[in-house]
Amino acid sequence: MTLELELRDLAVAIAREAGELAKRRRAEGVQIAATKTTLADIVTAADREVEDLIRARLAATRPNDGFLGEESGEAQADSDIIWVVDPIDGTVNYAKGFGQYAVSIAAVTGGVQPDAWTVLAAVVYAPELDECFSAARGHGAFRDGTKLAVAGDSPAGALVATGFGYDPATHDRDLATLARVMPFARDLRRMGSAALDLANVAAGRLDVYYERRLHPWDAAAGMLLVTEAGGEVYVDLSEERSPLYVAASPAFFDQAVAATRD
Ligand code: LIP
Repeated sequence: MTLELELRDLAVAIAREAGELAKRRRAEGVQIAATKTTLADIVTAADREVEDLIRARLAATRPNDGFLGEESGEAQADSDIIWVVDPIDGTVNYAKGFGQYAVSIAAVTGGVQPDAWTVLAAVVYAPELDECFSAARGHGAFRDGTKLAVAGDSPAGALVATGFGYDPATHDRDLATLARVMPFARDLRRMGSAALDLANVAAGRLDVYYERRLHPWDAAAGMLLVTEAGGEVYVDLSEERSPLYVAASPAFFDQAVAATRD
């Protein structure tokens, strides 16, 4: 078994256990533990508990690997592998009772930023939707047992997903970007989880996903899903506080990048 497949299978097993914990905690009642950049940017007790579980399972199995988690930060690696983890991507959906949230785990080498990393393995698991997206570099992307492929051409236009920042001061720019995208879109979806939006591009459900101000843990796993399913990804890190991530089928990639850069 290749290293990529070994890392993928480990990530899937841990993500499934972590997702079931998140689902149980949600059924018991969600507690907001803190806010981050704004009042809208929340973290729940479950975010922290789920990340602790993921970190513990990874440390038990691969103690020399590094770790970067949304809630607990970075631990240096003695190996070449770093795990980039969002324990509950779509936290506001999770807190509000929507099912669009997922555990996102990626194994990368080279660094923890998209201009440095090579993603070797990925899993995005949505426990409420009972959908587990996974990929090992060079071995394709899957939703459970189904091999994934991005969408083909769409004469009706692109089904586009995006997100808006927690800071209202960023909304004017985001709306101006959306105005440049809509001319080639058939419709828009705003589902609240970058990891699942990327997974849905890989699954051919979405033609385009773009968003500014994502963190590495939001996107690392989903980006491998997209490329292993035949899609393309673009990241512009030139604005440190407002990086741009774009993922699309080949049919819409060039238009999506041209319309979203500004
Ligand atoms: C979320 C992303 C989403 C974005 C939200 C937030 P979180 O991640 O998945 O796409 O629009 O602002 O960043 O905070 O739920 O892990």
